[in-house]
Amino acid sequence: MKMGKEMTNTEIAELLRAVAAAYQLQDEKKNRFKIIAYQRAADAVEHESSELKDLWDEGKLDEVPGVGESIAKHLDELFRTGKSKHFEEIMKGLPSSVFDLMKIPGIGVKTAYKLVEKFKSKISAKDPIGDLEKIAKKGKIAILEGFGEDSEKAILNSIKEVKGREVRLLLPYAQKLADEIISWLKGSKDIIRADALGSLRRRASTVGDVDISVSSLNASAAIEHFTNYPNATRILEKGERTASIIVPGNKQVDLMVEKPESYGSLLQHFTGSKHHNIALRTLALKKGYSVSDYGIYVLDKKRKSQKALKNSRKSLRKFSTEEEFYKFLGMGWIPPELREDSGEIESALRSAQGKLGGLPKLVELNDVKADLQIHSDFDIETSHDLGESSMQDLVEKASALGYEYIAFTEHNPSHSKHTEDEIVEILKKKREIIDKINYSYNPKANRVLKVYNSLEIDILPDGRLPVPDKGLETLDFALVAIHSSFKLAKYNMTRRVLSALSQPKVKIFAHPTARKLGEREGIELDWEALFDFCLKNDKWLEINADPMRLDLPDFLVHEATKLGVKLTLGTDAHHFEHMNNMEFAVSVARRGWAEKKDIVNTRSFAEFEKMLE
Ligand code: DGT
Ligand code: CA
Ligand code: CA
Ligand code: ZN
Repeated sequence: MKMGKEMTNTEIAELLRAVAAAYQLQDEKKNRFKIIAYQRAADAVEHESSELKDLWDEGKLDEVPGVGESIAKHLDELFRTGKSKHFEEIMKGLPSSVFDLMKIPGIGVKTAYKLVEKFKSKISAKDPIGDLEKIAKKGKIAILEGFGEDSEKAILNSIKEVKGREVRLLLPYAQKLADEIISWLKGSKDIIRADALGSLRRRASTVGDVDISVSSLNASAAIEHFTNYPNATRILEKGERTASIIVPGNKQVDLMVEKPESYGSLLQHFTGSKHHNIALRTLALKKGYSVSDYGIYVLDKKRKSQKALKNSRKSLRKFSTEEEFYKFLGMGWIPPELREDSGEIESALRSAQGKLGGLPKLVELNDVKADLQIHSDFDIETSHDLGESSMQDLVEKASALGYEYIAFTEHNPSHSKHTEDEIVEILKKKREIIDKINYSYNPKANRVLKVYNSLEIDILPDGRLPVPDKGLETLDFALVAIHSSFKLAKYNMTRRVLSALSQPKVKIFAHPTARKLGEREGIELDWEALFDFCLKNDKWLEINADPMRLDLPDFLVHEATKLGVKLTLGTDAHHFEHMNNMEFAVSVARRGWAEKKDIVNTRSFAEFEKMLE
């Protein structure tokens, strides 16, 4: 069981539940009252709106309803020293896998202990739930005394549910899920406003669970409406101002309700991130404030000792908007995408003081004037996947989106199936077709949309490109990308990429890490060297909007923008509808602190033409 000085309320609640479980295992009857006390304390800590650690700082641990004197004493030791001798003693000899197995609905501490004892060597500390699943699948639980086939089946079902909850959703799917629930919530007359919070509002590339807040004067009616959501498969929790449900796909959705007058604080708290909130709290404490999801407590400044502090009075300031909340702390409003404790708090302070180095003016979807990675169905005889939509349909979609230019970037012709001459022939044919499109789309010189003839070219393991020079000459500019040999050592990989980028026709390095979320880690690369090369040679890095890629990832975008490396946004559309994914590339750009100037395809057609020269 994890113990430390810096534990969040959730972690402390988990620890207290583990202690209760350990007591239960020792002697349920004898320890009856202790078990109840620890479980009550766990519930109380979980529902406490201030961080326990803050309350402890203020000497108010024993004021938390539900946390009795003796538990408070152990928690005090925990915050002081990072551990509790008593908790350690109680849980001595209990493998951590017991507590892991208790996360499976229907498995209590006794069953968990029995299973761990029985299958000792087969249940690892690394993945106890996965190991138990394997054991159950072999039918080995059914034959245990006191179990049987039905309980084995129930265990397998519960494991499936737990595992489903652990899989993180890709951003667009989490958004769709939240949109559906929010539209259901807005059907209630008691719900004034509903917002998606947490990692979804921060536009992280994957989302663990969906958090939704509601502004309402009637919390119980709002909660009732939420738990009546027709697609809910299960209600996990239904409290006075919070509730959680499970929706198909075993995804958890958390709801928090607050009155309009305090809604800004709720938005702020549950948008997170945890690290952002912790940093804010530290700053607030220095100013004599204590932050919670209800508002900010103004502590009595005259306090001296811990004891005096304990008796100090405090008053609660409420905030109906986030802007007021941040302003109260002396800061400008921070866009949710930046709330990762990566410098945004310092910037927000400078912003409010009118100093340089304030918050960036982040790029917006409206700024985007082009999509620079699109695959049409033009049969280029590639060994990769072709697009499904015609050039005509894609051009129409681009017009509908208000773009000034786009690039067709089909994969290069397969070099194992074609001679070099054939490759050049295919590319010339594509050039002719695109010239025609540009001509027909340019009635009376009243240019509507420029179509660039581009290509997404594989970078071979040695850094060469599978397209002869004569083929490259047919292009306006090229993208290069890694689609094979992902495992090269860093040095070789860097050489490989830089050598491909050295080709004069090559402007863009597409989906640079080549990661696939939940499937494949990114490549090893010397990013510093790449950024440096891009700056010196005017090459650009793509932010790919494919929901599985979102590549360049946000943290590398941040590194790149700090140095002034230019980025391009491309949807990698293989169907005209995928062109709507541009918003996700913009989200990544914003999480990487990118402004309009950092993104090449926010430039007008005329400016872009100049940049290509
Ligand atoms: P996720 O769900 O794993 O994608 O990530 P988040 O950021 O949505 O995290 P989640 O759902 O656990 O909590 C939502 C927000 O609530 C989180 O970003 C910050 C806040 N929060 C949750 N638990 C704690 C906590 O123990 N301490 C503090 N300060 N904030 C918390
Ligand atoms: Ca969440
Ligand atoms: Ca949550
Ligand atoms: Zn690609």
